[in-house]
Amino acid sequence: MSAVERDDRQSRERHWQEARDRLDGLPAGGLNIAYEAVDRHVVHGDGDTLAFRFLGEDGPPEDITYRQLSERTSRFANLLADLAVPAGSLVFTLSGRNPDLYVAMLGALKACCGVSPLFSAFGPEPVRQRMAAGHGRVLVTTASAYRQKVAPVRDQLPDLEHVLVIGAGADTLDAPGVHDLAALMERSSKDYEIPRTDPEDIAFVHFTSGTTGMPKGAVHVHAACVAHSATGRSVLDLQRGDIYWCTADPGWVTGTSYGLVAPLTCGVTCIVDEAEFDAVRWYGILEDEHVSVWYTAPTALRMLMKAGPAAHEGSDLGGVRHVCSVGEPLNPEVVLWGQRELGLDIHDTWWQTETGAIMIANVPGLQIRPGSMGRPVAGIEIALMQRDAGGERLRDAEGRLVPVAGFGDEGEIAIRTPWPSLMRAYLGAPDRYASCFADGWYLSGDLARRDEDGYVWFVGRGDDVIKSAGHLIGPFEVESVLMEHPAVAEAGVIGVPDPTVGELVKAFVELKGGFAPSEDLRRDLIALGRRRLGAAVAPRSIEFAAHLPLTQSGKIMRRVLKARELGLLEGDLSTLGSTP
Ligand code: 6R9
Repeated sequence: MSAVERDDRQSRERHWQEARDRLDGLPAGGLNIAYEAVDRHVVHGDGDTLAFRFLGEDGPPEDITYRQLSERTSRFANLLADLAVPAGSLVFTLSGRNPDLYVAMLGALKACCGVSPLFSAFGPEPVRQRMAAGHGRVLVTTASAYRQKVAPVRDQLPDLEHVLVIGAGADTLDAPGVHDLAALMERSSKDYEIPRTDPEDIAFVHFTSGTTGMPKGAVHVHAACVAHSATGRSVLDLQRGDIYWCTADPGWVTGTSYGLVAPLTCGVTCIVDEAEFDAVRWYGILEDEHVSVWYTAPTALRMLMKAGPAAHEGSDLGGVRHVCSVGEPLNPEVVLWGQRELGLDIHDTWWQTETGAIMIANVPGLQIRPGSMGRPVAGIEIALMQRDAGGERLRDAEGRLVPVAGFGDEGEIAIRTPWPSLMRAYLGAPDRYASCFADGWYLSGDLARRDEDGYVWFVGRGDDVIKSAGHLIGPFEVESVLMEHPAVAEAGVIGVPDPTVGELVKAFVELKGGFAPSEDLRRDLIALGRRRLGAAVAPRSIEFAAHLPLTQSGKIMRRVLKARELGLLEGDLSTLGSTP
């Protein structure tokens, strides 16, 4: 290691140590996210500050102070103890955005259980798949989600002992281990002392999709909150007194890392909207709730753009101080629209489930270059690694990764390890985990370029994973469900470009002998997708093909399907991809 490299490493270590020193640590020793996010503020005399304001679909908002949040999360932690759920167990959540969901997540962290949030728009199959892979013991959900998504697959979830049901009607669910959450909370004590928590203890498992196989459970630990609080300050510019709105759902990593952990560790007030997107409603929230910091996504911004100026006519967005975006490429048009129409600079940020926290960003004060994701944040070093013509990582004679030669060259984003929020494992998949690292770098799979001033420009993903409305979708998961249909011989799933949501899920289907393409069959397949996978993951369109292009080893060549879709290739699909 050169002297410069050693200095750089020391300065990164110092940065993270300073960020850690700004947190309190547990009275009992160690570091626990729920203590840093909640109880600490009560200890420091800020118990009356609002932690959350929940905006229901209708009716008055529900406000929760840090003190009330501390008590409610303690009740939840005690409730887990009463049910004899041991530390280290995984608690899954499956619910829309409501107070009980956030209380359960933080309460489980207090009890040193891991939390795995599931997206409420998942169907029974993604839910079953993830809960089985995580050996979930506890599930916090609503009565309707239980009935529709869990009851049908409950017999395939042998580890699931307790189902804690949010909202009225739990008693109408007659199934083993089903409890009425409100009744248990009522009986449980509001006093709880968080036990000593090792910073390396499991805190969250976020399932994320890859190109092949089923989703991977990225394991995150309590130490991650060092990076969340630091980037909450340095990137989101969160300061005391801020009213902050993160529009992401906690079923995805942004909604927990930056919808829960980062803002609460910074002691600000979080707005949570329980309703779905509506342009007029959103402008109303920004103005009426006096939102000062807003973290949202390109799809939402493009939907606001599409709604036109009438949707914000008369709104005063002057209270909004800082706006950030994440999850998919933020096209320059959106940045320019924000400046022109809203008078706001939109600051793009880049990170992944695996990195746990923001890695590249347009931090406050950095001159925005529309279309660029910004520069690596403090404490983070990146490099761009070359790939060969076949898309494989290039190695030198000693087998080491090769950084790109010059500015403007395309390469895979690699991040120097370690940093506090880096995932610590993929659940039960050590080989897949190991394959994300080489030579002291984490390899992201994303391709980018860098200019002379260190700004990073996103080029694309290096794999077949689909990003639709900011949500990652694994093509294999979708293909597997389509293959369940008796008429389907092969299925290949890709993302087709869409001006609003980035990509739409499209399936190419080859039928078995004796079946012919028809409108009825197409509808049947779409319905199967929606029923089993849920609206967030199901294919939007189906194209029948006589033969799908396969590699010699029998794998679907999704790239060929994509090239065909984009008009880059013409002709019969069966002859396009087949290798001789
Ligand atoms: C936080 C989150 C990660 C993938 C990532 C990349 C894409 C995220 C982006 C972006 C272009 C940005 N992505 N931020 N692409 N510009 N600013 O989204 O995590 O769901 O794991 O997705 O999202 O492809 O690799 P996750």
